[in-house]
Amino acid sequence: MPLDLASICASRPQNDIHYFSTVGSTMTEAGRLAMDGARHGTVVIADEQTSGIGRLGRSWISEADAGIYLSILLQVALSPARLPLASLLLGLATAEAIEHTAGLECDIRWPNDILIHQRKVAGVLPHLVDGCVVAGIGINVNQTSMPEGLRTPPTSLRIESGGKIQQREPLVIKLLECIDTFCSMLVGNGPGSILDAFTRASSYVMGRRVTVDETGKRGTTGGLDENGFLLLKLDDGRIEKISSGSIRPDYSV
Ligand code: BT5
Repeated sequence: MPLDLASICASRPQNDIHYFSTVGSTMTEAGRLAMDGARHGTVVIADEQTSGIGRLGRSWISEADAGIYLSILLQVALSPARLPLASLLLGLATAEAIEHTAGLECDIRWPNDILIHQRKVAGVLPHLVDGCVVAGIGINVNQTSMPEGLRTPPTSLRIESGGKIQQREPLVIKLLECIDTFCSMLVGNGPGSILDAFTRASSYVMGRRVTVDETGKRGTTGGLDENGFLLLKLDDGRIEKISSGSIRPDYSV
Protein backbone atom coordinates (compact mmCIF):
# COMPACT_ATOMS: atom_id res chain seq x y z
CA MET A 1 0.00 0.00 0.00
CA PRO A 2 1.35 3.50 -0.79
CA LEU A 3 2.16 5.90 2.03
CA ASP A 4 -0.72 7.92 3.43
CA LEU A 5 0.77 11.31 2.68
CA ALA A 6 -2.11 13.22 4.25
CA SER A 7 -1.44 11.74 7.69
CA ILE A 8 2.28 12.58 7.46
CA CYS A 9 1.54 16.16 6.35
CA ALA A 10 -1.04 16.58 9.12
CA SER A 11 1.50 15.57 11.79
CA ARG A 12 4.39 17.48 10.26
CA PRO A 13 3.14 20.87 9.07
CA GLN A 14 6.65 22.26 9.61
CA ASN A 15 8.07 20.16 6.74
CA ASP A 16 7.42 20.93 3.05
CA ILE A 17 6.86 17.42 1.74
CA HIS A 18 7.35 16.42 -1.91
CA TYR A 19 6.01 12.92 -2.61
CA PHE A 20 6.75 10.60 -5.54
CA SER A 21 5.21 7.18 -6.05
CA THR A 22 8.32 6.30 -8.09
CA VAL A 23 11.49 8.30 -8.49
CA GLY A 24 15.08 7.66 -9.58
CA SER A 25 16.56 8.83 -6.29
CA THR A 26 15.15 11.15 -3.64
CA MET A 27 18.72 12.52 -3.34
CA THR A 28 18.62 13.88 -6.89
CA GLU A 29 15.24 15.55 -6.38
CA ALA A 30 16.27 16.97 -3.00
CA GLY A 31 19.55 18.19 -4.49
CA ARG A 32 17.57 20.14 -7.10
CA LEU A 33 15.43 21.68 -4.39
CA ALA A 34 18.57 22.65 -2.45
CA MET A 35 19.96 24.36 -5.56
CA ASP A 36 16.68 26.26 -5.85
CA GLY A 37 17.13 27.47 -2.25
CA ALA A 38 14.39 25.35 -0.65
CA ARG A 39 14.10 25.83 3.08
CA HIS A 40 15.32 23.76 6.05
CA GLY A 41 13.11 20.73 6.60
CA THR A 42 12.05 20.28 2.98
CA VAL A 43 11.44 16.55 2.46
CA VAL A 44 11.41 14.35 -0.62
CA ILE A 45 9.86 10.95 0.00
CA ALA A 46 9.08 8.11 -2.39
CA ASP A 47 7.35 4.75 -2.30
CA GLU A 48 9.89 3.36 -4.76
CA GLN A 49 13.33 4.32 -6.09
CA THR A 50 14.58 2.96 -9.38
CA SER A 51 18.18 4.21 -8.92
CA GLY A 52 18.57 4.60 -5.16
CA ILE A 53 22.10 5.61 -4.26
CA GLY A 54 24.48 4.67 -1.48
CA ARG A 55 27.97 5.96 -0.75
CA LEU A 56 30.93 5.84 -3.12
CA GLY A 57 28.83 5.12 -6.20
CA ARG A 58 27.00 2.19 -4.64
CA SER A 59 23.29 1.57 -5.04
CA TRP A 60 20.43 1.27 -2.56
CA ILE A 61 17.81 -1.39 -3.27
CA SER A 62 14.41 0.25 -2.84
CA GLU A 63 11.56 -2.24 -3.26
CA ALA A 64 8.21 -0.55 -3.96
CA ASP A 65 5.98 0.15 -0.94
CA ALA A 66 8.27 -1.87 1.34
CA GLY A 67 10.68 0.68 2.78
CA ILE A 68 11.17 4.32 3.65
CA TYR A 69 13.12 6.33 1.07
CA LEU A 70 13.49 9.89 2.21
CA SER A 71 15.80 12.89 1.77
CA ILE A 72 15.56 16.02 3.88
CA LEU A 73 17.26 19.40 3.52
CA LEU A 74 19.11 20.52 6.64
CA GLN A 75 20.40 24.08 6.68
CA VAL A 76 22.89 23.47 9.47
CA ALA A 77 26.03 25.19 8.13
CA LEU A 78 28.48 22.29 8.17
CA SER A 79 31.71 22.65 6.20
CA PRO A 80 32.72 19.71 3.98
CA ALA A 81 35.27 18.65 6.63
CA ARG A 82 32.49 18.37 9.19
CA LEU A 83 30.04 16.44 6.98
CA PRO A 84 30.66 13.16 8.90
CA LEU A 85 28.84 14.82 11.81
CA ALA A 86 25.71 14.85 9.66
CA SER A 87 26.06 11.13 9.08
CA LEU A 88 26.31 10.54 12.84
CA LEU A 89 23.31 12.77 13.51
CA LEU A 90 21.23 10.92 10.92
CA GLY A 91 22.27 7.54 12.27
CA LEU A 92 21.22 8.57 15.77
CA ALA A 93 17.86 9.85 14.55
CA THR A 94 17.18 6.73 12.48
CA ALA A 95 18.12 4.31 15.26
CA GLU A 96 15.98 6.18 17.79
CA ALA A 97 12.99 6.31 15.45
CA ILE A 98 13.22 2.57 14.79
CA GLU A 99 13.64 1.74 18.48
CA HIS A 100 10.70 3.93 19.42
CA THR A 101 8.21 2.78 16.79
CA ALA A 102 9.23 -0.87 16.25
CA GLY A 103 10.67 -1.63 19.69
CA LEU A 104 13.79 -3.15 18.14
CA GLU A 105 17.22 -2.32 19.53
CA CYS A 106 19.67 -0.91 16.98
CA ASP A 107 23.41 -0.60 16.84
CA ILE A 108 25.05 2.07 14.66
CA ARG A 109 28.20 1.18 12.78
CA TRP A 110 30.36 4.15 11.89
CA PRO A 111 29.79 5.98 9.69
CA ASN A 112 26.32 5.21 8.39
CA ASP A 113 24.94 1.71 8.96
CA ILE A 114 22.02 0.98 11.26
CA LEU A 115 22.14 -2.63 12.33
CA ILE A 116 19.82 -5.03 14.11
CA HIS A 117 21.51 -8.24 15.24
CA GLN A 118 24.49 -7.21 13.08
CA ARG A 119 22.36 -7.04 9.94
CA LYS A 120 21.84 -3.81 8.03
CA VAL A 121 18.30 -2.49 8.36
CA ALA A 122 18.96 1.10 7.28
CA GLY A 123 21.59 3.37 5.78
CA VAL A 124 22.07 7.11 5.80
CA LEU A 125 23.81 9.38 3.33
CA PRO A 126 24.68 13.08 3.70
CA HIS A 127 25.56 15.18 0.65
CA LEU A 128 26.50 18.84 0.67
CA VAL A 129 24.73 20.84 -2.05
CA ASP A 130 25.22 24.58 -2.21
CA GLY A 131 25.98 24.74 1.52
CA CYS A 132 22.88 22.72 2.42
CA VAL A 133 23.05 19.19 3.86
CA VAL A 134 20.92 16.88 1.73
CA ALA A 135 20.32 14.00 4.13
CA GLY A 136 19.20 10.64 2.75
CA ILE A 137 17.72 7.84 4.83
CA GLY A 138 16.70 4.41 3.62
CA ILE A 139 14.98 1.98 6.01
CA ASN A 140 13.97 -1.59 5.18
CA VAL A 141 10.53 -2.00 6.69
CA ASN A 142 8.33 -4.70 5.15
CA GLN A 143 10.73 -6.59 2.89
CA THR A 144 10.20 -10.31 3.41
CA SER A 145 13.46 -11.28 1.74
CA MET A 146 16.55 -9.42 0.61
CA PRO A 147 19.11 -10.21 -2.09
CA GLU A 148 22.19 -12.21 -1.15
CA GLY A 149 25.74 -10.99 -1.63
CA LEU A 150 25.34 -7.50 -0.15
CA ARG A 151 28.28 -5.99 1.75
CA THR A 152 26.61 -6.60 5.11
CA PRO A 153 23.81 -9.15 5.49
CA PRO A 154 20.59 -7.11 5.18
CA THR A 155 17.39 -7.32 7.15
CA SER A 156 14.07 -5.50 7.56
CA LEU A 157 11.88 -4.52 10.49
CA ARG A 158 9.39 -7.16 9.39
CA ILE A 159 12.02 -9.90 9.35
CA GLU A 160 13.30 -8.85 12.78
CA SER A 161 9.92 -8.42 14.44
CA GLY A 162 8.30 -11.43 12.81
CA GLY A 163 5.26 -9.53 11.59
CA LYS A 164 4.19 -7.02 8.99
CA ILE A 165 4.53 -3.37 9.99
CA GLN A 166 0.96 -2.25 9.29
CA GLN A 167 1.77 1.43 8.82
CA ARG A 168 5.00 3.09 7.73
CA GLU A 169 3.69 6.61 8.47
CA PRO A 170 4.37 6.60 12.27
CA LEU A 171 7.99 5.69 11.55
CA VAL A 172 8.33 8.53 9.02
CA ILE A 173 6.80 11.00 11.50
CA LYS A 174 9.04 9.83 14.36
CA LEU A 175 12.07 9.96 12.08
CA LEU A 176 11.36 13.61 11.21
CA GLU A 177 10.87 14.39 14.92
CA CYS A 178 14.17 12.72 15.81
CA ILE A 179 16.02 14.58 13.04
CA ASP A 180 14.68 17.83 14.55
CA THR A 181 15.85 16.78 18.00
CA PHE A 182 19.39 15.91 16.95
CA CYS A 183 19.67 19.00 14.70
CA SER A 184 18.70 21.18 17.66
CA MET A 185 21.27 19.33 19.75
CA LEU A 186 23.98 20.03 17.16
CA VAL A 187 23.08 23.69 16.77
CA GLY A 188 22.35 24.34 20.46
CA ASN A 189 24.98 22.23 22.24
CA GLY A 190 27.64 21.89 19.56
CA PRO A 191 29.26 18.92 17.79
CA GLY A 192 30.51 17.41 21.07
CA SER A 193 26.94 16.51 22.03
CA ILE A 194 26.45 14.51 18.81
CA LEU A 195 29.84 12.83 19.20
CA ASP A 196 28.98 11.84 22.78
CA ALA A 197 25.52 10.56 21.84
CA PHE A 198 26.94 8.53 18.96
CA THR A 199 29.68 7.07 21.15
CA ARG A 200 27.02 5.93 23.62
CA ALA A 201 24.73 4.50 20.93
CA SER A 202 27.33 2.63 18.89
CA SER A 203 29.25 -0.48 19.91
CA TYR A 204 31.84 0.31 17.23
CA VAL A 205 33.36 3.60 18.37
CA MET A 206 35.51 2.55 21.29
CA GLY A 207 37.58 -0.53 21.97
CA ARG A 208 36.27 -2.63 19.09
CA ARG A 209 38.53 -4.74 16.86
CA VAL A 210 37.77 -3.81 13.25
CA THR A 211 39.10 -4.06 9.71
CA VAL A 212 38.84 -1.17 7.28
CA ASP A 213 37.26 -2.59 4.13
CA GLU A 214 39.02 -0.37 1.64
CA THR A 215 42.59 -0.78 2.98
CA GLY A 216 42.44 -4.04 4.92
CA LYS A 217 44.04 -2.24 7.90
CA ARG A 218 43.24 -3.68 11.31
CA GLY A 219 43.14 -2.18 14.73
CA THR A 220 41.08 -1.19 17.73
CA THR A 221 38.72 1.77 17.59
CA GLY A 222 39.69 4.69 19.81
CA GLY A 223 36.83 7.17 19.59
CA LEU A 224 35.90 10.00 17.24
CA ASP A 225 37.74 13.21 16.42
CA GLU A 226 36.03 16.59 16.59
CA ASN A 227 34.66 16.24 13.03
CA GLY A 228 33.28 12.75 13.51
CA PHE A 229 36.15 10.86 11.88
CA LEU A 230 36.96 7.49 13.44
CA LEU A 231 40.27 7.03 15.26
CA LEU A 232 41.84 3.62 14.83
CA LYS A 233 44.75 2.36 16.94
CA LEU A 234 46.65 0.22 14.47
CA ASP A 235 48.42 -2.89 15.67
CA ASP A 236 51.82 -1.16 15.26
CA GLY A 237 50.72 1.50 17.75
CA ARG A 238 50.06 4.32 15.28
CA ILE A 239 46.73 6.14 15.38
CA GLU A 240 45.04 6.51 12.01
CA LYS A 241 42.11 8.78 11.27
CA ILE A 242 39.52 7.08 9.06
CA SER A 243 37.69 9.72 7.08
CA SER A 244 35.61 7.60 4.72
CA GLY A 245 35.06 3.97 3.90
CA SER A 246 33.60 1.15 5.92
CA ILE A 247 34.61 -0.93 8.88
CA ARG A 248 33.63 -4.43 9.88
CA PRO A 249 34.35 -6.53 12.95
CA ASP A 250 37.73 -8.24 12.97
CA TYR A 251 37.50 -11.66 14.58
CA SER A 252 41.01 -12.71 13.53
CA VAL A 253 42.53 -12.40 16.99
C1 BT5 B 1 24.19 3.56 2.44
O1 BT5 B 1 25.23 3.45 1.54
O2 BT5 B 1 23.93 2.78 3.32
C2 BT5 B 1 23.33 4.78 2.22
C3 BT5 B 1 21.94 4.42 1.81
C4 BT5 B 1 21.06 5.62 1.66
C5 BT5 B 1 19.77 5.28 0.97
C6 BT5 B 1 18.82 6.43 0.97
S1 BT5 B 1 17.24 5.96 0.43
C7 BT5 B 1 16.75 7.61 0.38
C8 BT5 B 1 17.91 8.36 -0.21
N1 BT5 B 1 17.83 8.33 -1.66
C9 BT5 B 1 18.84 7.63 -2.20
O3 BT5 B 1 18.99 7.43 -3.41
N2 BT5 B 1 19.65 7.19 -1.23
C10 BT5 B 1 19.21 7.60 0.09
P1 BT5 B 1 26.40 2.36 1.65
O4 BT5 B 1 27.00 2.36 3.01
O5 BT5 B 1 27.30 2.67 0.50
O6 BT5 B 1 25.66 1.00 1.45
C11 BT5 B 1 25.28 0.56 0.18
C12 BT5 B 1 25.53 -0.94 0.14
O7 BT5 B 1 24.58 -1.56 1.00
C13 BT5 B 1 25.29 -1.53 -1.24
O8 BT5 B 1 26.49 -1.58 -1.98
C14 BT5 B 1 24.77 -2.93 -0.91
O9 BT5 B 1 25.84 -3.84 -0.65
C15 BT5 B 1 24.03 -2.71 0.39
N3 BT5 B 1 22.59 -2.45 0.18
C16 BT5 B 1 21.96 -1.94 -0.92
N4 BT5 B 1 20.65 -1.81 -0.69
C17 BT5 B 1 20.43 -2.26 0.57
C18 BT5 B 1 19.28 -2.36 1.37
N5 BT5 B 1 18.06 -1.97 0.96
N6 BT5 B 1 19.43 -2.86 2.63
C19 BT5 B 1 20.64 -3.25 3.11
N7 BT5 B 1 21.78 -3.17 2.38
C20 BT5 B 1 21.67 -2.66 1.13
